[in-house]
Parts: sequence; structure tokens; C-alpha cells
Amino acid sequence: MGILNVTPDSFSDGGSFQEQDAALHRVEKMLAEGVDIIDIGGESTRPGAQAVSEQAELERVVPVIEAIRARFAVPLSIDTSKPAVMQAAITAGADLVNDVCALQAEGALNVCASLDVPICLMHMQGQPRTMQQAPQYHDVVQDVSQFFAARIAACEAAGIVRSRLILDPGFGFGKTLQHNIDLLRRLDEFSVLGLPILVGLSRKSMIGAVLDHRPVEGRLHGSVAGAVIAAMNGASIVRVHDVGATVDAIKLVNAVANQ
Ligand code: 9MG
Repeated sequence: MGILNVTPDSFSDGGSFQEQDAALHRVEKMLAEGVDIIDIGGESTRPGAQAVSEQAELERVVPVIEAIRARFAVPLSIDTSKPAVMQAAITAGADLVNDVCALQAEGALNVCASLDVPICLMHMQGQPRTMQQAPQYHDVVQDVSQFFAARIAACEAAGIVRSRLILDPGFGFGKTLQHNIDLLRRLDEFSVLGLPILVGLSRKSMIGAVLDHRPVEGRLHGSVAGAVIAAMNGASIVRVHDVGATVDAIKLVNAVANQ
């Protein structure tokens, strides 16, 4: 899964021709590098990020989804927690909902029940603005598993069949470095839930922390290593910035796994 952030340039509030053109070029590059799914987001979920209004998010993502859909057949994922954005993005041609809030926003379960697409439920402790202040778990893998079980039950109660769900432990979302490492090492423990696992580690601060506080531009090799470990420990989807390097690495994982 390749990441496409649709955040405004300094001259507009989103949706300008230049931004759309840049997005299409990035999609072309990711396709040439072998991407399988493109995840489109109009609101940053980084620690401390500012919230974006529903209207602004719609204006950023919908024209980009329409433009990509008109030119390319690649599956598109919408990275949002807002029910109205989920609905509009799927109508515009997106194929999957990626929700870092696991459909906990008011109305999200009902909207998704009415949409016939897969949904990624991500675990987060706290809220993006404050989540890294003091994350605490009894046992991070057990606690995240319990969260998944509760969200799967909420989805089923709302009429979303289990087979539509993808689970994501949410690396960096209310986790210390040790929590992230424990999740990556023990990722295979989530396989008992019988659903595909999505992992996003690309360029995250846990990679920088392991590499002696390496800035984001220097995290390519660490990110690829993280994707390889995730794939070897059961991830079906890895969400990345650097598609070409990751595709090569995952081909090796698959060649060994399929022997
Ligand atoms: C939007 N976003 C940022 N990081 C992410 C992650 O790790 N997983 C998913 N599913 N989405 C993410």
C-alpha cells in the first residue's frame, strides 16, 4: 500500500490544479514501482497534527480520487475517520476504508455498514494530539487484541460482516518504542483472529529511534527492514512511502515463504 498525502501547498487550501497534478505524478511513479493499493489521506494523523474540517478534507480528497479513478485502475483506499468523507470517497471511486479510529466516530459504523468495501480497523491509544504523552499497557499485544475483538463485535452488531475487516495494531499511535518493538516481534499472535493484518512503519519515529534519532530522510533502509519483519511475521499489507524498495524486499520474503 503506497501512501498519498493530499495536504495543501502554501498557495491554496487544497484541491488546486498543481496539487492534483503532483498527486497524479506520484501515483504514476508508485504504479511503475509495483504498488497494489494507494492510500489517500487529507488529514495528517502525526502526533500533534492539527484537525481538519470535514469540508476541507472532502475538498482535498474527492477531486484527487476522481482524477486517479478516471486514469488508473489501481485499488484506492481512503484514509479518514469521518463518516461523510468515507461515503463521498467511496462514491468517487475508492475501494477500501482505512480508519485510524477503527470506526469509533459517531455514525462511522452505520455508514460503513451501507458501503460494500473492506475496512481497516487501526488501534490507537488516546488521540493524535496527545497520544505519545504516556502510553501504558498491561501487555501491549493482549490489550490490542482485546481492542480488536471489541471493534470486530461492534462492526458485526452494526451489520458489517467479519470478512470485510482488516486489522492494524497502529505502530506509533499511543505506543512507546518498546511497545512498538513488542508488537512487531509478536505480530504473528494476531493471526488467531483470522483476519488480514496491515502494518504501517514507514519512516516512523520508532525507526528513527532505533537508528540513533535518525531524521526522517534517513529512514528508508530501516523502514524496508521493518516491512520485511512485518511480512515475515504475518502482515498481508504494508503501508509505505518507498514503494519500489519495499516491493523488491517483499518479493524476497515471498520467494522464501512460498518454497
Ligand atoms: C493513516 N495512517 C498513518 N499511519 C498508519 C498506520 O500505521 N496504519 C494505518 N492503517 N493507517 C495509518
